[in-house]
Amino acid sequence: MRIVIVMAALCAAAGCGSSDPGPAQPAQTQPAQTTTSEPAASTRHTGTLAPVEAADTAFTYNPAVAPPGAELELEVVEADSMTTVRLSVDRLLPDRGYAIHAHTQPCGRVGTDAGPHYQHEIDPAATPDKPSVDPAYANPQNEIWLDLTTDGQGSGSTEATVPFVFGDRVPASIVVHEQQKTATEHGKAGTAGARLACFTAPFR
Ligand SMILES: [Cu+2]
Repeated sequence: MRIVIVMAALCAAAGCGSSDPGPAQPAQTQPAQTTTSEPAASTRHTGTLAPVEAADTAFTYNPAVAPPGAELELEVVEADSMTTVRLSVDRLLPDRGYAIHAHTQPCGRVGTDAGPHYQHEIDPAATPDKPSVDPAYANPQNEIWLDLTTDGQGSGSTEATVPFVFGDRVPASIVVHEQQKTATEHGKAGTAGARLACFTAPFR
């Protein structure tokens, strides 16, 4: 099974060279907007799920629901104090929801290797045995949630914009969970069931 990792500057994808970029501008003083213009940093990575024994960066732990050969593409853009994360998938099961998050550790032979969810502000009550389930921390502004629903062909995409950029800590992986949607209620916030698949992807 082949694993392909592609890193491309956003400039290439956006075709920055297609028109005169104009003179360099001083730092923008406008408040943060949801635009992706003039990104500070951008990375893109793709992975193809493979069984654990054959996988390098993209693992399936449940081939019936996260089939080998399924493709994930992750794009991360940090700009204007915001981070936008886009995920697109192909060849998952058709017409199915998947709860998906950024996690702190690279993938490994078992799903738990990816560690807990990446949190911008870490829940002080969380421990390795008891991950954060407090909605004050386990929420889609403090974590990166990429829940999506596939179409009839098993393709889908989603985008999350969070109000921070990465400091010393960055996520290391994307985990696909069994449940179709991430829970938000107190005591369950952020949970989504068993880990179906994991994609090790640097976020910058
Ligand atoms: Cu998760």
